[in-house]
Amino acid sequence: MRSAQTLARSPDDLSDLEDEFAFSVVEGLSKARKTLPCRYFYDARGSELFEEITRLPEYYPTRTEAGILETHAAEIVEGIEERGLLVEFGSGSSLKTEILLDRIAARVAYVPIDVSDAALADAKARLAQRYPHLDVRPIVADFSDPVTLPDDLAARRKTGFFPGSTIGNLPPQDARRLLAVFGRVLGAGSRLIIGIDLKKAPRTLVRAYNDAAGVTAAFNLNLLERINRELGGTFDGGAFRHEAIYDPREGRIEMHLVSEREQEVDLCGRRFHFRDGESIHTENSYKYSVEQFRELARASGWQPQRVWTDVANQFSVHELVWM
Ligand code: SAH
Ligand code: AVI
Repeated sequence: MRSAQTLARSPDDLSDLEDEFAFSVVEGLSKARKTLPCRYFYDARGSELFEEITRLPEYYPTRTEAGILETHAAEIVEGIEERGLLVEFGSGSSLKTEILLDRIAARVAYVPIDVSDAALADAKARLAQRYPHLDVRPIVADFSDPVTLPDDLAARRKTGFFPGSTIGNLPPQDARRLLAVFGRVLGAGSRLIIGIDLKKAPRTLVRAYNDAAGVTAAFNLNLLERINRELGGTFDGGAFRHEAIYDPREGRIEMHLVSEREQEVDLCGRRFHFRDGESIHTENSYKYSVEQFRELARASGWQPQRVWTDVANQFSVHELVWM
């Protein structure tokens, strides 16, 4: 009898791939239209590149949302009581959180949740300097799974914080499910403060995802480098180019990595063929109108309350309540 290793593996047999990253990469590259999940952008290098993106002149969302939070901070935090709990999903550097923490650090504990352990460690160190008495309890986790909050904090009244329009990286059906998961994690009576990028001129959107300095291109291509580093892949980063397009029908920016020639790439004991011009779809970033997002929130079980926007109507911050 032949051993399992020597048996020819059918292309859709992924049973040897125990590692989640390896599984997702092989699964995505095995599809007729190749994809890679965008949550894997954020290794240590990817998180650094994302921080650089947030400072680019073309990438308006971060500074616009920060401006909205600054302008309306007093109203936003007014429902946060003594001994409250601030739970942030996809917290990254937790920089925007400081706008809220400057007003509430003395009365809350803070639970930042992110897949990037590097980003969480940096944020925790910085917050310890800035707010020496704040109780910060980072959780490294995928926020799509219901997280278990620390036992000693679980009974507190919770405010969820989900800035950055990160929810826009999910298709609306998954976004709806994710909001319902957050509702169950946070519990009855909790609020969610969530940032959503708004629909606008396609030219502005495309520029935000295809900046002149090439930082977004480097962020996208880092995914191939991560595959090489962690999964022993043989991607030639120089043979793929970054592309960002706006699909008005879907209301989303799509990011792709386009093969610049016919080529083959090996990883995890498999060989993947790329045609000249074939793309790997790496990210969607859905844009909403204020009303579209309120409808999505309602469909997931949240009750929309106040909405704050900037004067140019580029970005929105929504207050939702879970009954
Ligand atoms: N909230 C920050 C960072 C946004 S970038 C801001 O507004 O600027 C998106 C963040 O979400 C990254 O830090 C990334 O690591 C994290 N992230 C993406 N998908 C995730 C997932 N499925 N689970 C947990 N964190 C995730
Ligand atoms: C985190 N997320 C909301 C960003 C976005 O705008 O969709 C990720 C990003 N991708 C390219 N630039 C920024």
